[in-house]
Amino acid sequence: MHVINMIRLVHRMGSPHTAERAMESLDPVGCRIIQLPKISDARGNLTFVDGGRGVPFDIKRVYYLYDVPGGETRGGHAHYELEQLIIAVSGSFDVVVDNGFHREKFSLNRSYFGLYMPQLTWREMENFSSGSVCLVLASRHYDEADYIREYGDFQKAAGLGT
Ligand code: T46
Repeated sequence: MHVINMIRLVHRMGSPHTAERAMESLDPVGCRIIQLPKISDARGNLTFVDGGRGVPFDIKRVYYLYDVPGGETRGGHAHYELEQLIIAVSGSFDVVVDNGFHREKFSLNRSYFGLYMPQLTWREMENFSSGSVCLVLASRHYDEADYIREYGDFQKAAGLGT
């Protein structure tokens, strides 16, 4: 590993971003929290996502994770091209993101915050609360060829490793 890469390999896992904190500074991994509109009235809250407005990609696919058993993890891979916005529409979970240089943890627990994840981001999702629902807006249709499932392959794709 190059010396410069070793210097930039920073693990800040002890101090997860809350959505509020993350908005104050650009995350070094390249992820960021996007605040979505929240319309509140006596009947409850409403949040919407308008394609082409506020989300930095065209939305091609929507999927959601739910009924995740306690202690279970999801992800554990990266994508060559896919960009995503991840929203805890119900409950909470943590997303660990890694660009090969830096590793950060985001705790998502608000229906009106989305975590934007650019291409070439390794992600691991954990600590799902009971009944939580993870909504994902994606920039591409499902394509197994876009997955990077081995961390070593991810490092090479990110310009690291040998
Ligand atoms: C990510 C996290 C948050 C499909 O057929 N279509 C789809 O759109 C998706 C997402 C998955 N699948 C199939 C492929 C596998 O046979 O569903 C199965 C489970 O998919 P995967 O192991 O990729 O699920 P997660 O939860 O580990 O990861 C998914 C996304 O793949 C990933 O990009 O960020 O959710």
